[in-house]
Amino acid sequence: MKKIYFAGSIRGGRVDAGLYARMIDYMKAKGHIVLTEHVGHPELNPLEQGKDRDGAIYAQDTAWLRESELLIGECTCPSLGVGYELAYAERFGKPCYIFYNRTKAQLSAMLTGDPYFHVFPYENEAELFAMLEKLL
Ligand code: 6K6
Repeated sequence: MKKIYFAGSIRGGRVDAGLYARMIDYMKAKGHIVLTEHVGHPELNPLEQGKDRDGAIYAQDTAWLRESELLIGECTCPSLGVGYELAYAERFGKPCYIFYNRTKAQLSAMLTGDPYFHVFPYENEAELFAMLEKLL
């Protein structure tokens, strides 16, 4: 049983929200704790704003990052927040596993070029879940 920080795009775009939900369900079914389940919620409103609210989100998410044992990021949809979280997790020595659909996106060289990150390009969901199964 591991404490997982799942990272996926919110204000970067919600096109892959359904995939995030399926990945989170899969990790939970395997007996892991996903600290950031809300990332997969379909009704999450990414446009909700407010400096106080954003401050609380930042404080909570960085606390969860420090508490987590590993980070799993789905990075097909580019997100500044996820990029920040990856750098933060690296700084705290958390293992980081990055998934992206290589038929839909090109990952930033700042991720593929950093030997700290474990990067898993996939072509379809079956391949993604097979890699996730090996990992967990
Ligand atoms: C309300 C209900 C659920 O979520 C909200 C408000 N927004 C956020 N809540 C929690 N974490 C967030 C929120 N917005 C961004 N994040 C964190 O940044 C998540 O952990 C994501 O992995 C990442 C997404 O960053 P952007 O730049 O795509 O928003």
